Amino acid sequence: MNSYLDIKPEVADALAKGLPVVALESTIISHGMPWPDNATTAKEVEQIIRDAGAVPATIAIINGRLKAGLTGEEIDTLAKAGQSVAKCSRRDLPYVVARGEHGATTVAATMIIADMAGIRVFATGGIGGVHRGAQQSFDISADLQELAHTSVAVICAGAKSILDLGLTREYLETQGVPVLGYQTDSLPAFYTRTSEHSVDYRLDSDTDIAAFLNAKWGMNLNGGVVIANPIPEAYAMDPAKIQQAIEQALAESVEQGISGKESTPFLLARVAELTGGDSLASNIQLVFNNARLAAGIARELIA
Ligand code: PSU
Ligand code: MN
Repeated sequence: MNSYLDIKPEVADALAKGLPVVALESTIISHGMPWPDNATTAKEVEQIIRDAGAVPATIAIINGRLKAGLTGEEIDTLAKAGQSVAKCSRRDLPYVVARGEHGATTVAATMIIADMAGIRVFATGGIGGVHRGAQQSFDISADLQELAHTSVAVICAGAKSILDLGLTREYLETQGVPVLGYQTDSLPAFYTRTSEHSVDYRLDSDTDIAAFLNAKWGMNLNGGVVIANPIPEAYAMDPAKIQQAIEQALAESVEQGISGKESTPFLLARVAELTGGDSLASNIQLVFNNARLAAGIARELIA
């Protein structure tokens, strides 16, 4: 057992008994949604996973300890503190741990801690990727490198088109990361069910996805898998409206010289502001939808 890691008793018990567990990230709590929606969403998503027969493990750093599984109070702490909590990707973990601070984990850092705990399935909203203009800025999320190396399946609603989805696909292909579409041939673009890009393989059931994961990891082909689950039809947004908000947010980020780890949170917050409450409601619903699928996959994986 890693001496920096605390596994919540409920989660440790499930893992010891071989019961299904689903990891959840915390950057979405501190940096991805406003208070108090972030706290209620984080707790509701845990309940959805429980109702679907799996144990949730929300991942974060609390007072310098890596946590696989948070208490309600810990979720509230991260939710209230918001942007003042450090956004932690792989490179940030040692700093926050050494200083005994709180940290909100990105997809990359959540995968690292899930893997340490022995959790193979992780549900979130959207992954990081290759940013638009990366040919100049070199802005490529560390999430993609983590997916290349760390054996955790990430269930998401695709990626927002604040990213260059085509280059993100190319990068994942080079790194050997499979992109699966759950009941879709098209790569979902977070707020919308489709994009002009395709997935590598369409699989239509959690059983088929679990068989894919068992084959990959059974052959010791280490690394992650992206499982793209389209936003439910009822919550999908008008592509033109979203596209316009994204273009504006991107233009403002260039004007204001936003770069590095600030880039994604800035773009997410601006897109949310520009689209009003609609995008927040969609964001919440797609996370719920991903949690349900993840619980199903986690159950099949151990079946
Ligand atoms: N995309 C979203 N919502 C999010 C994120 C990305 O639609 O909340 C967060 C995730 O935690 C992801 C991180 O891992 O942003 C990526 O940040 P960066 O691009 O700085 O690697
Ligand atoms: Mn970046």
